[in-house]
Amino acid sequence: MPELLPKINSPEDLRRLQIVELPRLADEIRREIIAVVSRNHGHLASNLGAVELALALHYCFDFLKDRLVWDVGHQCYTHKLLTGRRERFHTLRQHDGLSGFPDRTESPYDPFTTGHAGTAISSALGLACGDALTGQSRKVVAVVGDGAMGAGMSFEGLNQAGHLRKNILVVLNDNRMAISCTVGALSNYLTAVRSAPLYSDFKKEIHHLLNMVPVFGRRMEEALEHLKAAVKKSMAPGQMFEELGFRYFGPVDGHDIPVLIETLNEVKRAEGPVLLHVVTEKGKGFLPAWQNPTRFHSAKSFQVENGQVIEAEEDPGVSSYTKVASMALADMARSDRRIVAITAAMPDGTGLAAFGKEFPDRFLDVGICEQHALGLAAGLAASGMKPVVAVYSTFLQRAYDQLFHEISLQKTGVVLLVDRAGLVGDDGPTHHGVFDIAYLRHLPGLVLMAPKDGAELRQMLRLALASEAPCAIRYPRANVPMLTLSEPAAAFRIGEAETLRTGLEVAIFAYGAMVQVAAGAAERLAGQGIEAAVINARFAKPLDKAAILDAFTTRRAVITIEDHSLAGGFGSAVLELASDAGADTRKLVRLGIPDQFVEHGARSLLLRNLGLDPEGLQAAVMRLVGQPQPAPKCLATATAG
Ligand SMILES: Cc1ncc(C[n+]2csc(CCOP(=O)(O)OP(=O)(O)O)c2C)c(N)n1
Repeated sequence: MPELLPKINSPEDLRRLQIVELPRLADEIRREIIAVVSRNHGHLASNLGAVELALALHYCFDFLKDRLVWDVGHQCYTHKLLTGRRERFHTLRQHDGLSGFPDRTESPYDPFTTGHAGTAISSALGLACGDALTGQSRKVVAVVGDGAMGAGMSFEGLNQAGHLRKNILVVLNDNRMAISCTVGALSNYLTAVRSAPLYSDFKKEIHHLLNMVPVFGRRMEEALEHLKAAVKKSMAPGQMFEELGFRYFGPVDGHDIPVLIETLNEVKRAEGPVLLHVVTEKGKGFLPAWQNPTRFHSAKSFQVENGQVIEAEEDPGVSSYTKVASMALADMARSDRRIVAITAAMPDGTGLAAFGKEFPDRFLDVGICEQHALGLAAGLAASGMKPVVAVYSTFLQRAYDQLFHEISLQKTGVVLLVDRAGLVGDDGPTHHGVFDIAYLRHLPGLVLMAPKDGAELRQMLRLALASEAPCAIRYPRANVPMLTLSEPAAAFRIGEAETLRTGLEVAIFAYGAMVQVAAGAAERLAGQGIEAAVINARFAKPLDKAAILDAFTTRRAVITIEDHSLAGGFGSAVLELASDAGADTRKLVRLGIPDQFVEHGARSLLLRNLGLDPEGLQAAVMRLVGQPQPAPKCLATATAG
């Protein structure tokens, strides 16, 4: 039974404990994290690796006054347990429960709501600059993983912090891993740095040498030579950071609480930018996660006793969109040597890991550098290759300028596999991919498509690879529907929609994963005597103009449905087209995500709350044709005109 953790309701309670008690508390925290994540899913390995670091930070600082910014924030569970959220910790990542990331609406200890990598140094520097301007005296700490340190934004932050010389402490939490192994030259550099003597050992050595130093004579010279060598050896590791204007401390064992506390208390006194290099192990304290940190980076339900993942009844016929896309890409790469696959630190999440094994020379993991991924892809395309970048919708946001400058403007034939498009579920608002249509649609020359099922996804990939134009294919974090709704082999042209069901009263234009929803709703509506046509739009750009205008002419109402923000989305595109063509836009009802951030929770639940499920769509149509129905929990309709 935990003894210490139940008594911790705030960091003050933590600071009342003796340092010798903290390893025990770390143990109890680990057990709590493992128990909750085993049920609720979550970022297990990163959190287990950061327990001592979080404890030591809260022991040495008062983050009600001082500021603590976790990069990404996926490693913040200990921080949550220590900052008054222990009793709600069992609700982690559940709808209406605690977020899996720092959340500024949840606690004054969370200065930012985060989830994207590489942001902490900039935010922390901004806080420090603000403090300097407002005359506040407090410490600002950014904790950044070695993966996130490789992000362009981290470098930009370091670059300016070293120049401005404001008081910030950057804690580099180096566990050699991002989700997979960290890649790149920085990673190689850190490997070399880690092999230097630990900072604490080095300090002992200096102490010892100083005690040996006689007042004069040959032995003093020898001792001083030793001292110089030791200093050189210890300083060399952080040389890169020193050159950038930081004082470097480390490497420090990130699981040794007394050493962490001693070092933090020391660096706390330092003026100017400081980088403390802490070496940790991902998955520490739970063998299955320690042995396989990639698998347990974002863990599904598992058995606490042995880490065995508890999958929902595996159905051999079911596959995710991600899997279909990555397998199709590998298939096509076997016969087309121009295909190069690119990921930004997500080989597993995007399903490209297998591609990398089969075609190591045509696979590039660029690290957490989405902007660079697109620039690189543009270069490859310009040299005659067919680059395919598989990237989550939410992370592609970071590369908007490259979409414009490197891809759209140059007309480079890059293919984007926009994974996790739509509501992603438990990860919440920082990860929902609900803006991609909007930020891609206005870029000239881009082709945007979304498949209704696995077979169509394959065809779209083929179409994209054959096209000269840059193409983006969006698909959700979901399994492909078990049944295809039409003959899979039927080829189609860019911009060609597909009528799946005819119906004379209303026409539903559904985009991507919403086609299944529309088909389900039409079935229900038919039971109520309402004939709704279902059109699989396939393309948000170019739109099937003829099909859309025909619907406006011949139906009482036209409905669009998408798993995306209403502003700038597929429905907006239809509205613009109809308006430009002089159609009666009062007939149009757009269903999608309203102008708000959607919280975390199961994808199916979130869709239901937004009325983006068959029942919700059915009710929306019923309201339109004059049979009133209750509005969805979170009204997601917008009538144009
Ligand atoms: C911009 C962006 N790209 C990708 C991700 C997905 N992602 C979440 S955590 C992570 C790895 C972070 O590695 P590191 O900073 O070393 O932290 P660790 O998990 O090793 O503790 C990645 C790639 C993200 N959150 N943000």
